[in-house]
Amino acid sequence: MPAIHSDNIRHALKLYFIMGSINCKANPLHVLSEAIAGGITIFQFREKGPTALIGQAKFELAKQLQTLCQAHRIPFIVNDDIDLAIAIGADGIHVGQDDEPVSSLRKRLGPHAIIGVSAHTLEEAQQAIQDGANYLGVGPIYPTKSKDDAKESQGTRLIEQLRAQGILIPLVGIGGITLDKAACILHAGVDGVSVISAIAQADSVRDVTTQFIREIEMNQLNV
Ligand code: 3NM
Repeated sequence: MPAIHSDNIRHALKLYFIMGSINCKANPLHVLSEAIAGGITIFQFREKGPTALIGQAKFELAKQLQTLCQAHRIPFIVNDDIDLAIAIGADGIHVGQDDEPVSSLRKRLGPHAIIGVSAHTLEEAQQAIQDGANYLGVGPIYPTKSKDDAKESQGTRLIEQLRAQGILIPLVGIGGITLDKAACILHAGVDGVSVISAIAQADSVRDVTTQFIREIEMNQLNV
């Protein structure tokens, strides 16, 4: 049974932890289990970068991380790799602008899969919504070292623009988000924040995750 129906995605986006093996200082399974203990609400497996696992090793890590998420009813999203998402029965997929279009992903994954799209402009956001995305990742809000081909950071401008136009789709901010920056992103109108390094590289993954949750709960407007 999926951890979540795509209609209920808004609440799950509250603290969206994204990670692959290259992002972790410690064993990825340990990092994820600490993040779950700290309170993350959704997880994305993003195995990318020069030393990323491929083939069977990638599949096995995905399966192990998914099993951990399933035990805690945390939705498990796969970045980009549709074949992997189907093979393991992931709850959904997250894609960028250069990946397979949402309409084709929807056909392959079915009506209840969560499909997230990265949007950097109003036009990209409108297109993704029209194509049937369940949520948008908007970024990079701040400069990031976790994505080689990240666009120029743009602050909360696009989030504000989308909400000012009355666009209600669930939104999550991404890019360079640290504990001290979460509040202002939430006030711009997102439903949650996506974080790689501020959690994956923390000395205490559990403590920083708990602090993120506290900060989000104090500043969340879209509840
Ligand atoms: N996507 P960190 S920025 C995966 O702008 C990703 O679409 C982005 O990592 C986008 O929290 C980004 O370490 C990296 O900055 C986020």
